[in-house]
Amino acid sequence: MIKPDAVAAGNTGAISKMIEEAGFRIVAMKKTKLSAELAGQFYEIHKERPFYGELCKYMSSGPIVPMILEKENAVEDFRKLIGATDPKKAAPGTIRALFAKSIDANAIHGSDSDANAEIEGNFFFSQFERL
Ligand code: IDP
Ligand code: MG
Repeated sequence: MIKPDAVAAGNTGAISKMIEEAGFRIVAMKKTKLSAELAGQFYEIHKERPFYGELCKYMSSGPIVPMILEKENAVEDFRKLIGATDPKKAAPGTIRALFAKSIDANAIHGSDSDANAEIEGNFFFSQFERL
């Protein structure tokens, strides 16, 4: 998911290009906006963390671009492509090193397991939206 800061900055195209050039196939993609309540549901696993309220506010602050991506070893390879959560610690050339503004407004989300990729894909897309 391309996050609100990156969408607002006009980086949707550049980030999608990096994703495709890294060998991911885009199975589904759209532009949408989360309510604070839906952002809260998406980040439910972080609800005990101190930044949860801010995270929900930020994730509902503007349009996002969720995608379903396909590749061998997709979860691990995508985490490598996006870089560390904190852009100051993200390896050079990663999406967060290039486009993230801060540890919270960090340009992009990537699923952390195959099981969560399934849950998160279903959160955003119906079977009719997948090609
Ligand atoms: P990840 O996105 O790299 O998987 P997580 O630890 O799962 O990182 O955190 C989810 C999101 O919560 C991060 O991408 C970031 O937007 C936000 N976040 C994580 N740690 C902090 C923090 O210390 N302060 C503010 N926001 C944070
Ligand atoms: Mg995470």
